[in-house]
Amino acid sequence: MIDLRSDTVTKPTAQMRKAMAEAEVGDDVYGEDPTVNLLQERAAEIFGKEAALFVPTGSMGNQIAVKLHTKPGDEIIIEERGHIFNYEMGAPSVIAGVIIRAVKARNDNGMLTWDEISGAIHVNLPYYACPTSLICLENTHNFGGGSVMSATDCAEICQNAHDLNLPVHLDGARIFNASVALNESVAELSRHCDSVQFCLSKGLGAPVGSMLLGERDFIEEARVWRKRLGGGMRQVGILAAAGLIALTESPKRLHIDHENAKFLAEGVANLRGVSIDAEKVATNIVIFDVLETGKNSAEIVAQLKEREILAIPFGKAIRMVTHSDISREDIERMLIAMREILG
Ligand code: TLP
Repeated sequence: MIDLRSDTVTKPTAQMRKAMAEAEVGDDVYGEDPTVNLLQERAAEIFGKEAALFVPTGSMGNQIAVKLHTKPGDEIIIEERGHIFNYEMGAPSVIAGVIIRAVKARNDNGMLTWDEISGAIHVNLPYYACPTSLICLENTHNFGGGSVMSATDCAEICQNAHDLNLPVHLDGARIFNASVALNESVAELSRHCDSVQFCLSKGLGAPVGSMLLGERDFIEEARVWRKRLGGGMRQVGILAAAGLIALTESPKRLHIDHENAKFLAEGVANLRGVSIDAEKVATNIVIFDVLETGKNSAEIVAQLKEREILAIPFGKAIRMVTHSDISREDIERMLIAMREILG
């Protein structure tokens, strides 16, 4: 199988499996797992934040942040295609009791500007208006096609938000991809954000886990919420050991995934009826429109599956994601299959 559905499908490397087998462990609910503690310290150091917390999933990291920055009845602002809004199953309403004001970015890459955000903010309004209490950003923006937000653009939004006493949470599930594409450190890309979540289990290739980062007090509160949500894990150094390798080794190879994604995008751009601007593919996610091919996305994906290739249909488009288990040859095979299917 050539699995292009997501970078979540990667299998741990031999180095990760060895580290997992040999990991020193303790009960992390007591804060006694040395490998988890090391991972948290290392992540905080790399991001230049006071503290970090190992959480089971990106969704839990995001939702704890939303919970801690808001009160029930508040409003949070997020781009219309954002993950927190579309793919976390209404958790902001269920867990934090907030409503979401989704703002459509003018740019089809999903990146909001301060102008667009400020038009949607409710502050200094009469008491009966829902107050905005958080802005959520996403870098890379998944359904914006793996698009990237520069450190300068992020800083501008954060500084304006802070002037209104509004915190900013960054869903940086794939922030290391953004860092490689922009040649800016993850610390720079998230410097002014009040909290950041990033995933070890996407492009970085760990089997499980995400990190939530922020100020020390915020992370101490996050630890309480992680336990409350059932995410207090015990001898979880087994997973943190793989996470440490993901954090320190995997960023070095992400440029390969980006080159493969560009090759994939240029290849599909040449197919009859497919529409994509390959120039805009910046990281490892490729979303292309198949509306003019005479087949819908689900049909094409089903025909790819018959040829042992997996992808995700997404409305009138298909999403393909490159990762450490995908080679250039795999993409060449996929392109041959697409040519057969589209004729
Ligand atoms: N994204 C998954 C699916 O849920 C869509 C994928 O295959 O891309 N933030 C962003 C930007 C994400 O892309 C994801 C997962 C998450 C958060 C959630 O991470 P997990 O799956 O660990 O809860």
